[in-house]
Amino acid sequence: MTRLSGVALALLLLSACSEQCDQVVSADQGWVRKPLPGRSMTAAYMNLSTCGEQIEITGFRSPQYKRVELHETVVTDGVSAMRKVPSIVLSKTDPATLQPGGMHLMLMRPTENFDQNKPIEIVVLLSDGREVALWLPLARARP
Ligand SMILES: [Cu+2]
Repeated sequence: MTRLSGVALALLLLSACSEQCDQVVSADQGWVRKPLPGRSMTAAYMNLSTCGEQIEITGFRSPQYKRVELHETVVTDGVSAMRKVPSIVLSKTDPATLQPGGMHLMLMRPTENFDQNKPIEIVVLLSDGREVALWLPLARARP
């Protein structure tokens, strides 16, 4: 009986822990811009945060796109250009914002799984090998 309640207590502690921080990476206000007719390349935007230890995001992939790249838009002498961003470090107090005109995910070359009426799955790749799947709705403009 004592042992059993020990197990029950351990389970309770575990679930209390996971309630505080159930997702190592969360995305809110995420969306993918519906590609214009005849176009396939598009961008995804979201606020990324973590509730746990500091983490490093080293890449992204999607079953619906062959290539997913993290970019940022930089304006130099009035000319806007995009460059690749190798990684993002997130901590509890330091989230990241991916938004039009700033950092964004570039989604290139849709696969046969792409369906413009279904959410897009984005898999976040962490430096420690963990992966977190997020689902973002397709929209013509910021929802
Ligand atoms: Cu881009």
